[in-house]
Amino acid sequence: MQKITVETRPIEGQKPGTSGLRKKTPVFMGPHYLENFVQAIWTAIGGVAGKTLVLGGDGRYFNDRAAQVILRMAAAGGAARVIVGQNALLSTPAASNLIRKRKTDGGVIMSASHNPGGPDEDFGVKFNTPNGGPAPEEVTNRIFEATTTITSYDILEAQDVDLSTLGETTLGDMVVEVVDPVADYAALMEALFDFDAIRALIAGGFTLRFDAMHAVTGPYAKAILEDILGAPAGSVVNAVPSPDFGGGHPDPNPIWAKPLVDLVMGPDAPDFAAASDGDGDRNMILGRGIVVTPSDSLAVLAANAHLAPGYADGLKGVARSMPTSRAVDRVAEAKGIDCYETPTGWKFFGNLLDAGRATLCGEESAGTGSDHVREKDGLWAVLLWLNILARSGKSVAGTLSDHWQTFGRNYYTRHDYEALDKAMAEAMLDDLRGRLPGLPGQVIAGRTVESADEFAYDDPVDGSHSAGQGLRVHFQGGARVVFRLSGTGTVGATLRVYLEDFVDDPARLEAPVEEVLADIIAAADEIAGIRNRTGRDAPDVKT
Ligand code: G16
Repeated sequence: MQKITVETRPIEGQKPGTSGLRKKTPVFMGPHYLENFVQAIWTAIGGVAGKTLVLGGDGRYFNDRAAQVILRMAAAGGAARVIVGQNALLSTPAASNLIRKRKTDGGVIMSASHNPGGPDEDFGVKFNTPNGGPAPEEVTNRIFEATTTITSYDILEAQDVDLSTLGETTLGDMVVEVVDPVADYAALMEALFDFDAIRALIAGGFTLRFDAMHAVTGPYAKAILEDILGAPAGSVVNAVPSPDFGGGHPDPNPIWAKPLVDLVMGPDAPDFAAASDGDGDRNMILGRGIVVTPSDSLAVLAANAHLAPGYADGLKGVARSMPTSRAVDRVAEAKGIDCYETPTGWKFFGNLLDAGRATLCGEESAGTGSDHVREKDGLWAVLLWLNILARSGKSVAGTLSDHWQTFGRNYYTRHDYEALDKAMAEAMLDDLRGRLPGLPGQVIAGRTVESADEFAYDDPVDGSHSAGQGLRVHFQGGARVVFRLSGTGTVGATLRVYLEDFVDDPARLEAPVEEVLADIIAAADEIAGIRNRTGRDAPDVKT
């Protein structure tokens, strides 16, 4: 086995986005593309000589090939050991757990999350730091810098490593340790939750359906929900990870998980339903006759987490991304704990979790998690919900009704306009940015603008400053619209419009969302000129 140095040159566009580098698969499979990026990661972290890393991915097309390349480059860089999930599979939260539990120097996760997979779809790579969390901006900036100056990379000439058999083998001088991707994660869940209570709930006839969307959570959900907690075989569906996610879009929202929505709204609805995404960090929670918004889910979990043994001592604080609804703020206020507002991107929660300032975090984009790992965690959210229902004896719908009666309701929806012309979308937001100072006092679609600004974040732990994190327009009475461009898309630009209004009139707590938000939706269109600029008369996705 010989180490070779391959000459290369910088490839444009290797700037990590909201969560790592995501591109079309053929781009990632292009000459030197993956290798350049991996070498840039090694450079950014001061090399891998003598280090131990975790490696795994969501099983999408090219996952297996990319794993072999990354292993050969780790060996060429002098890494001591790489801990790999069997068949190069690891959910993102399971990878985060292994990085922490084994006290490694970080890990490489191969995933484009909820984006579709396949030869013509998306692939991605991200680096997680030794705390188990996504690399913060300071590290991703260094990675990007390195991609712009790279002249060569090192790789071992070797045969593929057998990643299907558990145990240790070597690649050059490096140990490759193939581990069961599920075992450590399942043990962590068992330590956090009252598995006996959940087992008793299920044994008592409580029915559930979990849709793994042909993605990585299939084996995890089967093991935990069916084998350990006793849900009947078949409760977990689409449980075998496939390279193209069964031709679907592994994004747990009412559009892409429509069969699940139809199920809970129909006559054969189970008591509880849930779905996760490509790499297992997102979640969607449903109950008989109800789809829970991610923002409401975060608020309910924060209000009731003490019912789970792992959180019995209460929460140190909570955090949400800025566009996430402010439902959790009301819970924090009632509990007398801090509530932090961060930019979009799980990486911004890392410092708060490490510093012990927040226990629970969540985002409108179907992500919820806690300080048990440093990623959002789909199955964790499902299990916390089940634990709460088992201990409270309430239904999902009853839990929400009670929550809204206590705290009021933040009606919420997000409208996405996908694959827009990038220059046009940027110009639309640039133009709006310029008009923000003139908006307060204006009456738009019957609502009076109270304030308007661009969100920037000063991290309270390390003092880092992140500017340009979304345009906000607040209305009198508590309604709000936020505009920003997605940092995870791979085609053109995706405009996200986040719409929210607060209602505490007990008679209006169960109204249709689109009805309550109708004038806020109209105001958003008028403020940004969405229809005029994009030529679209409706969003592509509403969550
Ligand atoms: C990633 C990030 C999340 C973010 C989401 C959407 O999630 O980890 O923090 O909220 O993207 O980001 P954007 O609005 O920029 O597209 P995932 O599940 O894709 O890794």
